Amino acid sequence: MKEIHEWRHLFKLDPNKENDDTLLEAVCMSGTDAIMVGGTDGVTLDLTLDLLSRLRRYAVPCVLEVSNLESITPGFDGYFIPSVLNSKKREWIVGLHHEAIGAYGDYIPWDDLVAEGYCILNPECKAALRTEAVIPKTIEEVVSYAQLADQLFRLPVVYLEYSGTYGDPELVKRVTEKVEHATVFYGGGIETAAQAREMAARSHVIVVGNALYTNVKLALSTVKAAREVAKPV
Ligand code: 1GP
Repeated sequence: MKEIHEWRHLFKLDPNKENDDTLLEAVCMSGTDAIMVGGTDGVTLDLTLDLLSRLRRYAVPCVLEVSNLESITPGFDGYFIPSVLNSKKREWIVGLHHEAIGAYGDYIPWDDLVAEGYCILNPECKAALRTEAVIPKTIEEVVSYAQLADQLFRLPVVYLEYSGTYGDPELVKRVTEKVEHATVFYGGGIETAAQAREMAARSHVIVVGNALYTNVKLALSTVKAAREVAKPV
């Protein structure tokens, strides 16, 4: 697997959605840097294992974005652990993490873990509702979350999450300009090559999820598009 800071594009597959073999083949052969498995609702161990075993027919790296403790399983190339920095609830920032370490501490493969500092920016998305996210009102507030993640906590990933809606390119640009160490992920509403180019020019990694389930052909075009534009420093 490439280092995260070398990535440009990810597809996110939801185990709780219809992932037929044609879709999986297309996604796995698309040239994306990795497949991220994750979702907000209905992610179970059975669904996660089923998807993992079918993805493993292909050489593409697969990582799990952990959304609950029940569906964690060995076999992924990495484990992404979100901390929702703008959640009102302690459990989504450090609480569940603390609990998991208490329960599984000795068995955790620490070197395979990647912490993500999430800032949720779409008030309507499921993750925002679930975590009771307090949506920043200004770009400056988002930049402060990003610096908190990047400079203070030294988290390897800053994740700007607009899940389900296309975000503000200016905001993404301003955040990436201010981040010095972390890799900036942008996710939300990317459906076309033009949108992929716009966000890939303003973030380090773009994440494409929902479009796979609505227009797979257009979604696949985002892989090449992300590599057509210069990566911000
Ligand atoms: C969701 O950031 C990802 O967690 C991608 O968002 O599903 O809107 O593409 P979309």
